[in-house]
Amino acid sequence: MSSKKRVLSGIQPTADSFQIGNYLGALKQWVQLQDTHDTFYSIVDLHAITGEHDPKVLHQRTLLAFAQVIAAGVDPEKSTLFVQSQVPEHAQLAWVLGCQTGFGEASRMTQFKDKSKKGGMDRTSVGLFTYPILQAADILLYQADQVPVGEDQRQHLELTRDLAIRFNNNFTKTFTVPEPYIVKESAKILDLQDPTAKMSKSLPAGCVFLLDDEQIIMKKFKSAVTDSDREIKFDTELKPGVSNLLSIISLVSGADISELESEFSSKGYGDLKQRAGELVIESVARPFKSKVDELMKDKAQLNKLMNQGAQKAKQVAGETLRTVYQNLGFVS
Ligand code: ATP
Ligand code: LTN
Repeated sequence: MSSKKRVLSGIQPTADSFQIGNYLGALKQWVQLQDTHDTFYSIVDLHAITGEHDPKVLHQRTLLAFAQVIAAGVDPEKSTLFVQSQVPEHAQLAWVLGCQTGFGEASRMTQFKDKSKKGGMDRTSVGLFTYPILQAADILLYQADQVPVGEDQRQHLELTRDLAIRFNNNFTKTFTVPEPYIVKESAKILDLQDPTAKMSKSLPAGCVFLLDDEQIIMKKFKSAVTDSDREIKFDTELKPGVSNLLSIISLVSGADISELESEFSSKGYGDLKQRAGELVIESVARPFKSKVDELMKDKAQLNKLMNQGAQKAKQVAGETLRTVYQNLGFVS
């Protein structure tokens, strides 16, 4: 057994392209962690059917998501990269954990409250309600020590910890209690049109999709909302738009925010937007897109990698589920 700490994370195949927030807030960490941790990464397609969906689109997006994770730098030889629905243990453990979750406890999840409010109760599926329980199953099946996610996932991680502790107390100690791994500076990339909101694929106008045409990416940066002041200074309260651009530049280039503040002290907002756009295009989007195109050309190879990942994942997930069933008293 490896002595490295175990990491698990997941990303949904719910768009035609990942956005720069996914990349800086999640994928970049995934890549870095591969050298120091025993890493498991999943394309969580079961999570992607809580609302209406088109099967053809989901199929294509799942392949694209798998290719994009590799294009971002996740190496399927170093990490276990797999598609969630190919490992049935996820759905099996989710049922068990659902029976350990209070109705009130699940009702308090803010993501569910926000999303169900938007759709109305009759159009909200039970799957959306139990979504965080499936997420807990994803994590606990692999006995993960750490879970790299954005700030928005903190509450789901708390629920996962509570469920692990509860199961361990009610039955036999079975699960590792995981810790969230949230990198502060990249935890929340903001919408370019509304820098008080998180950048999200559901708000496409202010969202930078990595597979978009370069002209579109540049246009989005050039029309980023800033403020009526002229000073380029990092101040998330008073200058959220400018600070967001500085964060993006800093995260992509590796330069300190203070270095950037002095570099831009005699420059204008237009220069800042131009730099952010150029950097994202040249250092991230362009190489990313060309790698994705290359991977998508060879579907047989992509399928082979998916099967390999699912086999590796099943070994660990199967072992945990067997222990869970035994500890629950199921007859084997
Ligand atoms: P979106 O808001 O675009 O729909 P999501 O959070 O609903 O994305 P995923 O696509 O599964 O769902 O997100 C994958 C990862 O990217 C998660 O760890 C999430 O926290 C992170 N992430 C998404 N948007 C941002 C952002 N704006 N800043 C930082 N991290 C983000
Ligand atoms: N809910 C997460 C996606 C997700 C996940 C996971 C993240 C599903 N299962 C397990 C970490 C670990 C999201 O919306 N970003």
